[in-house]
Amino acid sequence: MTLNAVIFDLDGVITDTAHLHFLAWREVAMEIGITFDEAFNEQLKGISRMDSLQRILRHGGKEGAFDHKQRMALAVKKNELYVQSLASLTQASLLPGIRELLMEIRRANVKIGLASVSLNAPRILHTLGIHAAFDFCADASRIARSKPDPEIFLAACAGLHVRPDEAIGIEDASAGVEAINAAGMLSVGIGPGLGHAGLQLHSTRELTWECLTDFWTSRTVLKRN
Ligand code: B16
Ligand code: MG
Repeated sequence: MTLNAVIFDLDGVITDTAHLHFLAWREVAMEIGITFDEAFNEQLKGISRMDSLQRILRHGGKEGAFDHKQRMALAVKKNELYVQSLASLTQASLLPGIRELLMEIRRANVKIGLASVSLNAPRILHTLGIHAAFDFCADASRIARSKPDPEIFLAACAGLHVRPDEAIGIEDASAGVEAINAAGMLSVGIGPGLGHAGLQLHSTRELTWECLTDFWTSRTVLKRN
């Protein structure tokens, strides 16, 4: 079977915006008397804005204290703070090896997709100067179910006109790896705690085209035998 597409998550794989999400949520949470640390923030990786808010409210024991309108206002506030902080991003904010990897995938004539649940993803790709490298970006505003549901990865495959079993997905979040596996794609996990990924790497420095093609070949040979 030929590898026809590589589909990337954004936050934690292409650039590290997790800390900016954390700072924005922490400020909003503090205003409503909830505190949380970076360890708790790990649980928000790959989780949509409204679902993240739900988890923060539950963490602070205030799930029932805010109605829909108030939750929307908190989410808007968080996004304003987050978008302001994106001004610190430059083309140098790409994680190590990603620019080279995108060029090598393109050279190999394999399609490139994005499966980020961030509504800010298009803006971030433009800021990083890599928007043109993507053949298709799944539209997060059209996704009904957050990762670990496979919906966003399936939408990316459909937009790229490839079958899930012809594609590799790359994620840094546990829920994201679950979503790739549930979509029927091969998964690569970046970082700790991702033992459920088909291939687990320490950092994007190890994420080379050679490493992806070796992984693809070994897994497809295994399937045949
Ligand atoms: P926004 P990914 C996710 O990005 C982040 O990991 C998660 O922390 C964030 O809540 C989510 O995007 C939504 O982002 O508020 O910008 O729409 O990992 O799917 O690229
Ligand atoms: Mg991520």
